[in-house]
Amino acid sequence: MSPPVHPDLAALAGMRVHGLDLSYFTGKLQAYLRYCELPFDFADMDTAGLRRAARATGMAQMPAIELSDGRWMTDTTAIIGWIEARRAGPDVTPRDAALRFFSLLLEDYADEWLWRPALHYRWSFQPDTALMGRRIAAEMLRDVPVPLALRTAAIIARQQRKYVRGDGITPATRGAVEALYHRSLAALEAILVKRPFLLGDRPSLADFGFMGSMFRHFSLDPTPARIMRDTAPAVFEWVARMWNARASAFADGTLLDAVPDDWDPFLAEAATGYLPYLAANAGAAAAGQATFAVTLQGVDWRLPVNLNRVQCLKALQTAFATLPADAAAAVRARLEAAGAWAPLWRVTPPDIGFDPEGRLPFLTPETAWAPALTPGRRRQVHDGAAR
Ligand SMILES: N[C@@H](CCC(=O)N[C@@H](CS)C(=O)NCC(=O)O)C(=O)O
Repeated sequence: MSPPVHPDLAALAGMRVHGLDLSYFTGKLQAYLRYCELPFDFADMDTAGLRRAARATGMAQMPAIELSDGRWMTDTTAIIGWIEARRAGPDVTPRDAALRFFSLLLEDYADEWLWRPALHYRWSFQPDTALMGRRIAAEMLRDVPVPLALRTAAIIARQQRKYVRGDGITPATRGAVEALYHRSLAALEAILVKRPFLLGDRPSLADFGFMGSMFRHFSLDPTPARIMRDTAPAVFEWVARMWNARASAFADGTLLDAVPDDWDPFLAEAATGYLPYLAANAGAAAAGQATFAVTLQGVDWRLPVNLNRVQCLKALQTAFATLPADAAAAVRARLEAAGAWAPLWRVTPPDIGFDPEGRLPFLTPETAWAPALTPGRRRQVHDGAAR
């Protein structure tokens, strides 16, 4: 007998995913929808498509899902969370509350903390920059009426300004950015030589989180792809396994019932890198700064305040605060052992007025920000959220 289908999921029939075949978060969402066997049309975004999605959702970012009833969905974490709360198994989100917390932490960590190395390899290395600059110019910028060479030069300049120089990458920090990629591959490889997915013999939330960077950037952009093939072939194989995974083939697949020891390297990275960064970022946002200085893992950074990641810290704190007491005790003990407890609570994130009614993933320009926000602050929130 097939499991009951939640009536809300009927709204997804005929959905259209707007994104690009080379985009980090689009690849994460496509892998998840394919796994869930939820059919969708795919629309390659051009600049008009991005503006249309922004007019519908209030967020100039990809991917965005257009539903046949006229509603739109945005933000991969929120979209996955909404679908997970309604679809019948096999569960991607672990049922055990403590494991669910750590899965969310890893998804968030992978989404956000591997973004900088992913963008660095794409926009700091000549073969990658030439290839991807030309692809974006020919695909996303296809509706911009200037010669391809000019579009290519413009997109390369924009990405390097925003995601390399503008994201703290300098001759002094680039070694740390590249070392994070190498450590991530080593930690994933150590897991994937032992079992097919991060939490057992079927995909779970953490796998989809790591698909963002590992699929569309690291396994496909020439420079990091070569490093992956040479040093982490099991990760390379896992990327394809994830793309080909279908829930119906995993009806008997099991997930581990506790956080495995081989996730420790990621908890250590969260403890010494990602969570101290989130805390410093939230503190700087509260103080109204545009940039902040922070020392992470012995490296001095000057970074832009990212308001989207103020929300990430808030979401992690909320996820902990809503755990049942026994799970909370277990999670706290594990975070303390990893050194991740103190940075998680170092700063109370300021209210940035984003999604005040908790409507994600169904945002609109009217609901995305608190009405009281000034236009300047809205723009700042938008830039931080949309990157
Ligand atoms: N948290 C969002 C992030 C989406 C996001 O940042 N997408 C990138 C492309 S992969 C984007 O649209 N960037 C816009 C830009 O570069 O201006 C999600 O999970 O969907």
